[in-house]
Amino acid sequence: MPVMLIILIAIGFVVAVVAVVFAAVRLYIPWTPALLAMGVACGFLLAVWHAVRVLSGLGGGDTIRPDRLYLPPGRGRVRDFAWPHYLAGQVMLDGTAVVDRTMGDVRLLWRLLLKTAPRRLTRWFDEGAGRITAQVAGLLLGLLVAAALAGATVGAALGATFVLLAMGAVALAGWAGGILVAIPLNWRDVLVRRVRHASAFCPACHYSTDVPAFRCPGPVHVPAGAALHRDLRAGSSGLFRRTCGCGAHLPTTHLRAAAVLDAVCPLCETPLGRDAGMRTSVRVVVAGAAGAGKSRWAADASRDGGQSVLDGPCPLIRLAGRHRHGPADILLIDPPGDAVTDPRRHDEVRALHAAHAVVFVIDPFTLPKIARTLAGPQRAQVDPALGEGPARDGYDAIVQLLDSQAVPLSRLPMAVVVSKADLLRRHPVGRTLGADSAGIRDWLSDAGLAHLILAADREFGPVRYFAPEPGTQADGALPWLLSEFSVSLAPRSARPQEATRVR
Ligand SMILES: Nc1nc2c(ncn2[C@@H]2O[C@H](COP(=O)(O)OP(=O)(O)OP(=O)(O)O)[C@@H](O)[C@H]2O)c(=O)[nH]1
Ligand SMILES: [Mg+2]
Ligand SMILES: [Zn+2]
Ligand SMILES: [Zn+2]
Repeated sequence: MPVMLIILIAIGFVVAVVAVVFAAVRLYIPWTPALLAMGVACGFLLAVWHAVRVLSGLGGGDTIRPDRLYLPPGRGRVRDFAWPHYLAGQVMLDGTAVVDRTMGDVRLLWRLLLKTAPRRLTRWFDEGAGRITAQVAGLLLGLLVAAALAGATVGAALGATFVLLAMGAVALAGWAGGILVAIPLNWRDVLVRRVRHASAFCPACHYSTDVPAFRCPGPVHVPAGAALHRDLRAGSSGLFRRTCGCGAHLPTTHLRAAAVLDAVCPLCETPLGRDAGMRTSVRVVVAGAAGAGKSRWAADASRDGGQSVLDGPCPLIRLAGRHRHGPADILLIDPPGDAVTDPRRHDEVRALHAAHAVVFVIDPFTLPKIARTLAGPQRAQVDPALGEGPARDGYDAIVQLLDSQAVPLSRLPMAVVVSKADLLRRHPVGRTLGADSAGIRDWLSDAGLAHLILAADREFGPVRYFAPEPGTQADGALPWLLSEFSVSLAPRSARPQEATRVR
């Protein structure tokens, strides 16, 4: 607003000067008003002419360029290598250019007049005081030109103001309309992601994100990293499509970009495949004390999907699933119990920050109350499979780790799995182990885990209990967890590939 005020004051000032000059000159020359009016008209046209030149690109004004706007990731704000929409930047430069050029011309004319007129007058005076008529005529002529120029100044100011107001109105209308269109477009992304329970997970660096980066298919990008577009929302670079700094057109919104562009991990640039971030994804962490039987459970749960070879510090098993809106990726994350309990090894298990559900595996033979009942040959049977740590420690460790990675525990469903049920059911102490969730819960409570059960009820989302026979997938823990996300395991025939282990 202060700019408008200054313009108005300037116009007022010029009008006052013009009025005085006008009054003085009018006494002598009757057609001053016409000259003044002509000046105003010319000034106005001058501004309009400059506007036409600048807007048509002939004016050669300053241009916003994507390489000047590009901010690579690293420190602070990140901005993609893309042309901003005309109304999102260039319009301001053009407005300034119109004002600068118009006022520059007016200034030039005044300078000419003020420089030459006094010189002429001095010369006349020098040529003889007697030629008074010539002096008066010169003075009047100067005043006359000044009147015309004053008119032109007012006209130019009016014209520039008119052009600015018109451009401002168009820009405002464009922004208002653009925001009204962009909001639903961008909300559609959020909504689709939420309905599908979609997100992307990088198999290389284990980073999970809602929105991956997309690689522009254009051939040349300078600087090199500029080919990655990290924010394809409808916005100031375009509502329905944007122009990359390389000239290629890209679709806006995550939903449309994911269908046609190659998605990559925003951190390590590993390719994530089509539909990354828009495909249903459920990541299940298999937690428990060391040796509790986690890997065995994961192998059984993915048995129908194939491979069972473990590798990497934190093995991942990918399974194909189905959601009512399309295919689903299921990932079993199987961290070693030691890495979860040892803070120095937490880097190995950073995949856990991406957890959506937890399977907590309990080795019943590590419970002191159960261990005490084992003796002689029974003990010998169990020993080779005995877990290394107390279940409670395993539970505390996983809760602390997930908490420290800002995982919203209270939203995570948890399946508590009693492992080694084949051995357990052979012992008298295991005969009372119920078959359903409530029965298993009661048995665990009697076996000394009442506190853990209460903590799980308090800290996690829905909790259910399972005691599967190893070697079968019939325990139902995984199907139940998946059903919490409206996902089911894909029938074997529908699986594009067998379960694969990824690092
Ligand atoms: N009989 C029997 N043995 C089991 C069962 N589950 C696990 N085991 C044995 O228990 C031992 C540990 O099992 P794993 O699945 O490797 O345990 P883990 O929890 O993955 O162990 P870490 O990854 O080291 O934390 C192995 O010797 C398994 O064969 C089971 O249901 N029945
Ligand atoms: Mg393991
Ligand atoms: Zn990555
Ligand atoms: Zn490009």
